Amino acid sequence: MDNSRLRIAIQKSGRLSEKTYALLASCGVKFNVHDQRLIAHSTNQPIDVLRVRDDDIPGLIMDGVCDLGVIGENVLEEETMMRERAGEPSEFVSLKQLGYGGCRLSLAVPNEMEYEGPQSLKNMRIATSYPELLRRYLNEQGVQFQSCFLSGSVEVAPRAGLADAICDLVSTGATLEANGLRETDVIFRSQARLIQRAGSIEPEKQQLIDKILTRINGVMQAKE
Ligand code: PRT
Ligand code: ZN
Repeated sequence: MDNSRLRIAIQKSGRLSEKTYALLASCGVKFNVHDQRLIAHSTNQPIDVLRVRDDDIPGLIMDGVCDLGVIGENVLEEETMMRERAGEPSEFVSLKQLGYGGCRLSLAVPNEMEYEGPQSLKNMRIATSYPELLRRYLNEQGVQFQSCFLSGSVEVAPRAGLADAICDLVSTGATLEANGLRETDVIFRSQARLIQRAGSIEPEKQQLIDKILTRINGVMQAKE
C-alpha cells in the first residue's frame, strides 16, 4: 500500500455515487470513473479513490484505513453506535455536510393499523436495517419492542408476515405508499457527509485535505 497518497473512500454505485463523483471532479480530483477497479488513482493529484459499498465506509475511516470518506449520516451514526456497543474504534472527524443524499429514517405502519404514537408499537416486531437507531429512539420513548433485521426489502416485511411495522429510509414516500404503509415518526434526518479519520495525519496530506475542503466550500457557496 502506498501510504504517501491520500485515500478517499466513496460509494461505488448507488444513491450517493453520482453526486460524489461530481463533487470530486469539481474539486479538481480527476480519475477514470469507467475504470471498474476498487482503487482508482487520480491522474493529477497524489490521491487514490476507493470505491466500495457504502456500509464499509465508516469502518474504513474509523479503522484509519482511509483518510477521507463520503457517507450518509444514517450509515455513519448506525456504525458509530454499533462499534461503541462492541468496544471497537468509532472515532472520526466530521468535515462537512454536503447537502445531497437527503432522506429520513422513519417508522411506518400498515395503513389499516391504529397508531396513537410510539406506545402503539409496544411488543410489536419491527423490521429494519438500522437496529441501533431504532433501539435508541424507542428506548427514549420507553417502548419495548422486538426487532427483525433485514438488510434490504424492509418495506415488504409486514405484507410478508415478518413484522408488524418497519423502520426504513424514506425520501419521497412513494415506496411506503406502494406497500400500503404510512409514515408515523421521523427518527433521524440524514444527508451525505464528508469525514476524516481521527489521529495524526502527515502535513502534506492535511494540506491536500484543506485544499479539497476549501474547494468544496467554494463549489457549495456558488450553488447557493
Ligand atoms: O451497494 P451499497 O451498499 O453501496 O448501496 P445501498 O443499496 O446500501 O445504498 P443506496 O445507494 O440505496 O443508498 C445510499 C444512501 O443514500 C443511503 O444510506 C442514504 O443515506 C441515502 N438515501 C437518500 C437513500 C434514499 N435517499 C432513499 N430513498 N437511501 C435509500 N433510499 C430508499 C428508501 O429506503 C426506499 O426504499 O429508496 C427507496 C425509495 O425511496 P422513496 O421514499 O423515494 O420511495
Ligand atoms: Zn449499503
